[in-house]
Amino acid sequence: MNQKLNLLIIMAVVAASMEFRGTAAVDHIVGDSFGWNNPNGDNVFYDIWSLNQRFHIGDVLVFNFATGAHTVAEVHLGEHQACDSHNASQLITIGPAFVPLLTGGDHFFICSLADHCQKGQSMTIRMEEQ
Ligand SMILES: *[C@@H]1O[C@H](CO)[C@@H](O)[C@H](O)[C@H]1NC(C)=O
Ligand SMILES: [Cu+2]
Repeated sequence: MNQKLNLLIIMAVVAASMEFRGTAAVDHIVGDSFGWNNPNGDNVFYDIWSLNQRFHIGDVLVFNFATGAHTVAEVHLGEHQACDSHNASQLITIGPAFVPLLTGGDHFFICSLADHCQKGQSMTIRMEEQ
C-alpha cells in the first residue's frame, strides 16, 4: 500500500512538472471547495464539475477527502454506472489523493464505500483530444 502510494505521489510530481504543448500541466481540485465527498443524491454534481474543466495528459486530479471517510477507485466503463469497484484499476484509501491523468480517452472514478457512489460520488473524466 505504502509503496503504491509513494509511486502515485512520485507519478503526480513528475506529471505536475511536465509541460505539454507549451502550457503547464494543470492541477484540478475535484469538486472545488466541496472536495471528494458524498453529494447525497446529487447524481450530476461531479459530472457538471467535470464538464466545466478541460483535461489534458499530464494534468493531475486532486481528490480532497479525509482518510477513512472515502476512497478513490478508478474503474472501467459500465462499472461506474454499476458502482462496482471490484475490478478497479486503482484503489486509493488515503486522502488527499493526487491522480495524474496519463492516458487519453475517458476515465471513471467512484468512491467504494457504503452507498456513496449510488448517492453521486461518481465521476467521468473526458480527456481533450491530444
Ligand atoms: C477489468 O479490468 C481489466 C484490467 O484492468 C479490464 O481490461 C477489463 O475490461 C475490466 N473488466 C470490466 C468488466 O470492465
Ligand atoms: Cu465516499
